[in-house]
Amino acid sequence: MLTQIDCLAKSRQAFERACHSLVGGVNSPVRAYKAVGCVPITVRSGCGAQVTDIDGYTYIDYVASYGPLILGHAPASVVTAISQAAANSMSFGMPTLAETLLAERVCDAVDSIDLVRFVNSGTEAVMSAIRLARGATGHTKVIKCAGCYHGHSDALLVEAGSGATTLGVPSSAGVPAQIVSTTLLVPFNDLEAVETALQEHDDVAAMVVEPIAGNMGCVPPREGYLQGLRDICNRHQVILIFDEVMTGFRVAYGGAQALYGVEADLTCLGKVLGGGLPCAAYGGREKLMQLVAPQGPVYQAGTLSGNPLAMAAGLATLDALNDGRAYEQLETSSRRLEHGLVQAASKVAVPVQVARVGSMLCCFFTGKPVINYEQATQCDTQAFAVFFRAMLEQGLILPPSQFESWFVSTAHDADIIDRTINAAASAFEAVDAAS
Ligand code: KE4
Repeated sequence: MLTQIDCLAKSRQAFERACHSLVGGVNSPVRAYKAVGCVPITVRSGCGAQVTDIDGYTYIDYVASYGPLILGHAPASVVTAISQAAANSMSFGMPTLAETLLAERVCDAVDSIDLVRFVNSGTEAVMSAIRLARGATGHTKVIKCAGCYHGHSDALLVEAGSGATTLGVPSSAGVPAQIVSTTLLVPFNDLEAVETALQEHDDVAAMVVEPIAGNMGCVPPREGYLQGLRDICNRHQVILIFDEVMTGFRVAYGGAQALYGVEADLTCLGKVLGGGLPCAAYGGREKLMQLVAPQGPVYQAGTLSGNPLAMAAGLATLDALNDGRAYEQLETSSRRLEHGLVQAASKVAVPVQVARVGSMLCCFFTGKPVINYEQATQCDTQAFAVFFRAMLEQGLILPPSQFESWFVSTAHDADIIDRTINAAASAFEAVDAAS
């Protein structure tokens, strides 16, 4: 019997056509479905917790644009805000009040941020924060964790997580050796390795870390890890950069910093901040941020930075989040999903670890808890691929990689969560049968 996946005729045709004009048929590698062995779904529309493809199939969506859509697809308040902004022009290249309003929200939400600079992607935000840290300290080296992904700027494409790991290319071609030599790699959740790196290298400008790793699957910080990083960076006078592009406004209104009570020197934000439009930011204490042009010698610029449509989308999104009720709902629904997945997996002999922080989670296909990249890469990626396809078959779409996090939105109601758990039970059986 032809399965739904086999019948994705229009998606198949669309992808074949795309490959003639777009590299790999996609605008970001993970979307090519290389790790899950099926034709990428070409999406036509989204509404709430669901997306519909060009073949007319509808799916419960846990990709959520890889994090931004915490309110689900096309929330009315955000659509209206964008439409109203667009009617007043798409961009000015001149200051607008909306930029100030959103910057004030960010400063109110994240205690460690006095000043903000908006940019257009997480890559830009982290790249700029690192340049600022180097400008502020006069030092060159940067410490990052293996398996954490901070965008595709040269210095950080060294054993990156997310796409690079999924594609089995731990570091990227085209990154000059000189650049790689300025990046020191340590395992996530390993304080001793950071201490050792700082004893061996005295020219370290910063340590950049995802406070909750989301790009090797979802890997929470171990008890004391973030405070330990804070203390080590204080001792060695190294700038601590929290890359909260994924966790900012996702796990709490104040991000992971609010959740764990540990402040960064510089914070990178994105995804939820723009409500699905291209918007990211970096920010921190005034004494650091004042070094950024035009106030100081660290140059950074952007034609569409602070774009009025992105600002409007961000303001409308944060308006829906700032009273905290959304996070209570997200915690209830995400916990229910987590427990349902654990229970479903336990019914078949499929070794699965479900990891979750707030409304970001994943299923690791392994028998042991995952605390770092080395352990994440020992997962059974073939089992994940079988699970992914079995879920797709049942009308649920997950990020197409073992090394991504799933995202729950406020549109994922109890019925959607229960349907997900039931589908996962069948998908785990498919993994068991395939093993
Ligand atoms: P962008 O340049 O893709 O906007 O952001 C880069 C980035 C920076 N920091 C963190 C913690 C991130 O998760 C990301 C991007 N996340 C991936 C998802 N794992 C984006 C998806 C993709 O590459 O298509």
